[in-house]
Amino acid sequence: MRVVLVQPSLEDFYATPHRLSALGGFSIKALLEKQGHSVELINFPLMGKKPRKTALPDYASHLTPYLLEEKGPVSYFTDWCRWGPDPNASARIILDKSPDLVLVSLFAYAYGEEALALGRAIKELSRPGQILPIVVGGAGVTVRPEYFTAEPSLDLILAGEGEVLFSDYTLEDIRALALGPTRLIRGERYCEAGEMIPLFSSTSRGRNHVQVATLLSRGCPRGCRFCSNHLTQGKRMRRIEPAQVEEAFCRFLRQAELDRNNKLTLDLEDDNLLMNKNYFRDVLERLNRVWCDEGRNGEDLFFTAENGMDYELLDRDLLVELCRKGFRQFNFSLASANPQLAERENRFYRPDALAEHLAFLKEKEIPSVTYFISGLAGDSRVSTAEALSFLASLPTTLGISLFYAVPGLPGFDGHDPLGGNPAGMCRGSLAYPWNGTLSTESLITAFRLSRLINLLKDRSQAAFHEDLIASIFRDNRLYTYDRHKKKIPVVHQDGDLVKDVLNSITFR
Ligand code: B12
Ligand code: SF4
Repeated sequence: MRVVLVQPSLEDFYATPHRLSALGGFSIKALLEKQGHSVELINFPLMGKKPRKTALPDYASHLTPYLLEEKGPVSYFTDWCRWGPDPNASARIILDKSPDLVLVSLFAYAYGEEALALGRAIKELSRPGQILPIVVGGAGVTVRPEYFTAEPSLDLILAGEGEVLFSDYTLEDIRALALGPTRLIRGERYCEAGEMIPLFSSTSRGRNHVQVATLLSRGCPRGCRFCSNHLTQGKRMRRIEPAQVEEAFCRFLRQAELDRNNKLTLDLEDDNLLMNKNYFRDVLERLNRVWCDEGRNGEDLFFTAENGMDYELLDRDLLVELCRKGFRQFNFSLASANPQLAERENRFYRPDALAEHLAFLKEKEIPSVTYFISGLAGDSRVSTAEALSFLASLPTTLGISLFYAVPGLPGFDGHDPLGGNPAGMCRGSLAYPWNGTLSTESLITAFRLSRLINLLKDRSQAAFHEDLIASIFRDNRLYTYDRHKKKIPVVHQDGDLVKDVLNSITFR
């Protein structure tokens, strides 16, 4: 059977193409190949060099007053772009391969419209009488399969983990089901550790430096209120056996044909790596060993944990050890800098511990990013100002995330979880006031302030933008640059939030 597996192109203001690792797609390909099938994976977002500017969708029109022709260090997003070919061009690429089955991998519900558009285009451009079932799976459909079964061009929706679905059903079964009346199959359990295939996906390759993503675990027992991880993977944590990780990394290095002097950054995408420290230590040791066994310099292997590390589970000794083992940057997940809010989200808040780790990293000149979420239920202008000024006082880069809903999260469940909004509205970049706590204006203002604080912390850049900064502090208002680098006022901003934050910044 000829199988084409695709990750659809995606539209957003922002994406980091080198991070579009398609680990979900790669895992399905690896599973099916293990069963003896040959599968071609097309990662559309990585096709073509540059994203294309395209029209803002209607559902994003609430942003129109806030989108300026701007650029520079305190700007918001400006251009709505598509990474990868448009739906018709993608459909033609797929149809040219004359497949018997198309599998679509959708990693986030937020990009649901792209999967629907691709399905329609494939069906419209198919030859009359051509039988080509389209089957869609991934975390994006798992959280709300009904949204996709309502689209007639998509023949079958598979909700759950690929390891389970493709062990319960053969590919032939799935094709046959897709051609019949069945619209939805749900995986009936979560996969076991032994079923997971370790994957290393190369996300960018420069002349001397390769970036690679991997994920070591599934599921999380922590239950943070804003997190949808458990909706696809469950709450029981399963980890790939260290020996399997080691073996897969060894294989990856051989296949990747890296030069001896190449550097490699390995991004561990798990955001709860510290829940089993001995496991984590073991994996890092093995990865380092494999790297050095190949005759490479240990100093050339770096690790990052882009989705953030639990600072509460770190201590000084572990921090020192992680630096020694190859961490050259630390990303911490704070969630909220307000004790009540943090508690409501099932998170801890230990400002002293965070401050201590950050002071140590500063001393060692190791960069860090601290992530926090704006727009949580229970959030307010006051708590947002508190979070911004708290992080302004610490030696770290601020990483602001604007809260986005995912169907199935508390408050977003039931028959119409998103109040009639399309899936696309769930992009964080759309600054939608899901919880009714902070308006779009306040969320975007918080985003800009967070960038301003980062600018102030970067002394060389701050000197370069002295005039912009002086105007902001003089007028207690945000300014930005237009595309010709002329200073312009930010027309719509939450003036009270700006004043609260500017008046409370202590490090200047
Ligand atoms: C790495 C990661 C990213 C990376 C890369 C994403 C990528 N292309 O893989 C980056 C940083 C870019 C990213 C971004 C975002 N992410 Co993200 N990300 C993750 C993370 C940590 C790992 C994803 C992963 O690789 N998993 C490993 C693979 C193996 O799992 P998987 O993709 O789910 O695939 C399995 C199943 O879903 C299924 N499957 C997958 N494809 C198919 C296809 C078929 C046919 C079948 C049958 C089954 C199937 O089988 C696979 C094996 O079990 C997850 C959390 C997590 N721990 O999974 C969040 C996660 C996927 N991200 C999420 C979101 C929402 C986003 C954003 C869209 C946030 C936003 N609203 O703006 C942004 C996009 C921003 C942007 N413009 O780029 C949510 C998705 C929620 C949902 N269900 O919709 C998650 C679950 C995080 C969370 N806790 O909420 N993310
Ligand atoms: S610790 Fe991370 S993965 Fe676990 S529930 Fe919280 S945010 Fe989700």
